[in-house]
Amino acid sequence: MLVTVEDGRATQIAGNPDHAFTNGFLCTKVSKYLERTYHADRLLHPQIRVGAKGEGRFRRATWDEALDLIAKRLTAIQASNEGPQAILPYSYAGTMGLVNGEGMASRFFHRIGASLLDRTICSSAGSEALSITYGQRMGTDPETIGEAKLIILWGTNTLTANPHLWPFVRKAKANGARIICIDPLRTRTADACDEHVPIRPGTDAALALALMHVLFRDGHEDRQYLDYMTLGAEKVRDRVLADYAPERVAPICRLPVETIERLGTLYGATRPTFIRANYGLQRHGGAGAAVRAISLLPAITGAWNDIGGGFQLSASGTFELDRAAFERRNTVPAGTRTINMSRLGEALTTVDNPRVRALVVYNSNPASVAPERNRVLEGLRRDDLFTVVLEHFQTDTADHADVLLPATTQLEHDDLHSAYGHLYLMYNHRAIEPLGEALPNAEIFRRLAAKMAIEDDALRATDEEIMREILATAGPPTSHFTLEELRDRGFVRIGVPSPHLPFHSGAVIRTASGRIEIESSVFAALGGDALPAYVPPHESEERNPELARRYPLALLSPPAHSFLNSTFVNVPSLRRAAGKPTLEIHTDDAERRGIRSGQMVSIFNDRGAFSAEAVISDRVRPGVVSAPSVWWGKLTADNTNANQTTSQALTDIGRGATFYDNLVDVRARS
Ligand SMILES: Nc1nc2c(c(=O)[nH]1)N[C@H]1C(S)=C(S)[C@@H](COP(=O)(O)OP(=O)(O)OC[C@H]3O[C@@H](n4cnc5c(=O)[nH]c(N)nc54)[C@H](O)[C@@H]3O)O[C@H]1N2
Ligand SMILES: Nc1nc2c(c(=O)[nH]1)N[C@H]1C(S)=C(S)[C@@H](COP(=O)(O)OP(=O)(O)OC[C@H]3O[C@@H](n4cnc5c(=O)[nH]c(N)nc54)[C@H](O)[C@@H]3O)O[C@H]1N2
Ligand SMILES: [Mo]
Repeated sequence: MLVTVEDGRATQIAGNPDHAFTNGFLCTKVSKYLERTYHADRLLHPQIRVGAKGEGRFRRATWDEALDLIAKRLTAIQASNEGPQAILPYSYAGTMGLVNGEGMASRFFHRIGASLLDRTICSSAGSEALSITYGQRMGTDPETIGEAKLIILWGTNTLTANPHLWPFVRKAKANGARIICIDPLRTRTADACDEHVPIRPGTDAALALALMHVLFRDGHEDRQYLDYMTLGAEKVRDRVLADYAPERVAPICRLPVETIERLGTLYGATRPTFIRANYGLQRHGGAGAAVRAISLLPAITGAWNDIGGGFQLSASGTFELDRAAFERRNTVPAGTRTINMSRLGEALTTVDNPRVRALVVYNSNPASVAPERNRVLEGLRRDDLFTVVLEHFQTDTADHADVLLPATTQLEHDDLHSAYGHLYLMYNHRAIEPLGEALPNAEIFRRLAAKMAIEDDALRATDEEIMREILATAGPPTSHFTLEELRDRGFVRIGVPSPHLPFHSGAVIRTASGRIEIESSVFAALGGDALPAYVPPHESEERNPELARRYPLALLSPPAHSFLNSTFVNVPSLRRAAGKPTLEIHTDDAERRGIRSGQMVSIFNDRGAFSAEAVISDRVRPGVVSAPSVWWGKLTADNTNANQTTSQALTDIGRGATFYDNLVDVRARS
């Protein structure tokens, strides 16, 4: 991103035309980053609560007073019978900078002995499935996919969530590739593809295994690749031939047999084939099973050997960062407990020994984005919970703070960024001075550590020292250049060959067996199946028929085109573009309930309810409804959002959140 600064004020931002992946354009949201940065509601000073919990009334304070108060409260908790584990950090992806993400914050929380946070709210299921199967989170080099002749966009709304991939998809299309989108919703991405396959949510593993059935049945497998690179090929062959025939899978996925046959044949007969999956795919009970099965398709056909072929969920492992080292995981006291961020509601309301007494939130807005919102809010409203929030804005979460601290934006601090969709490490140069009294997260934790008189050099490290350590502790792809080079150039392609073929025949596979583990004892040890299998959604006819009768509609709540989860919801131009909370519902489902287009409806289940305007649409299939998200409750008419209905149940592998595994019903509001 290039920023133009005039007289100390950022006046323009644009994509960098020299960047080989982002190619000179910004996405819809980030192109409004100046509007967001200079928004009249930016938090500019530390504040201390004066109103009741959750009311959102504060008075201005100095940094000294605010940090004194936090230091005093945290020190008292540390010294109490309950001890430091009664302190819980809560953070995710507000900034994904390595310094202002966990670089300094983790050092602080590890050193004081706080409870550990299991960061599972987005990607852990798919990431773990990939790591178990392939040994590392790597995938096809996205810059090569213009060579592909078949591209499957599988559970990813590329034009919204990953628009920088699109020019490469277009290049492939111009070279004659067929582009297929597998998504229960007819998204704008689906519209732009040659074919849309409207699968029933949460059944992708079954589809992938049926495709494997066709591949093995018709002799499309690459024997050499399977023998040389994989473990368990014969067993999976037997299984898919016996159990996953297209006729059996069609009713599970609610797709025609013909579609599955045709997809399997096309995948088997075409070279190169590329599958792009993204994390939306894996917000279901059977997430790990789905990612595992899909990711194995190129291992069956040997597509990993083709330039432009393969699979990509995440390339983050290619960077070989050693987070444990630079986040100082060695200072975590033995026996420290871990709390799963996807069960925050439970953590704040029922977990004991010790009860959570202090919550420190940074880079996250759990009061909007965490599942089972009613429970989260109940927890945040506890009078005996001391809550600190580091933020740009007074979000739903910030309303519940005891101390609210102003943080800098990307424009106002330096940082390093790795990536999960491309292969460049980036230097984030500060472009402008911090607005008001805002401070970078790293500096806030540095000052807090000093206030608490913690003697530890790691907590005094400057941003630059942390950056040098990140590079020095990383593996070869990332340690082959200096911080100076990176700072000068802004971005550097990490040290992997170009094109990068991560799992070509002969590549080193970092699993215990040294092979791609189609059969996996690790999956089995974690309670899964040793062989790829379909695991139905928690909330489905297969696993809970009684619930499926009471709540017959599967609700998806993916991010709206102009929002980044709950970030940007308060930016006027983007909120105008999003309009208001809506629910897309199929004509049949609407008629049955007497719902008219434009009418307010209530979407509900046993966990809660939210309101939205009905949009009757053939973009959703019967039995599926969709609520573009993630709205701030406080910016809606009745202070609700889709997460009133989502559940705290976890994925099969990786302990992940299951936002899209969510049965509801809908009724017209009078
Ligand atoms: N229903 C439903 N729920 C979802 C999802 C969904 O699709 N549907 N998506 C899920 C996914 S994929 C994810 S990743 C999570 C995301 O959950 P979060 O990580 O909580 O992401 P955001 O909602 O973007 O909120 C990030 C907050 O960090 C703040 N922030 C940004 N930069 C900084 C900084 O430098 N310092 C500080 N202190 N704060 C900063 C922003 O102002 C913003 O309020 O939500 C999940 N929740
Ligand atoms: N504009 C924008 N860009 C973003 C984000 C954002 O909030 N806004 N968030 C960022 C983050 S944190 C993430 S994790 C990524 C997420 O990027 P994506 O994974 O692309 O995003 P989602 O919209 O969560 O899900 C993608 C699609 O999966 C579909 N889907 C849901 N369930 C299933 C299923 O069972 N099977 C299949 N095949 N499809 C299913 C949804 O209908 C949706 O269209 O995007 C990143 N980019
Ligand atoms: Mo995410």
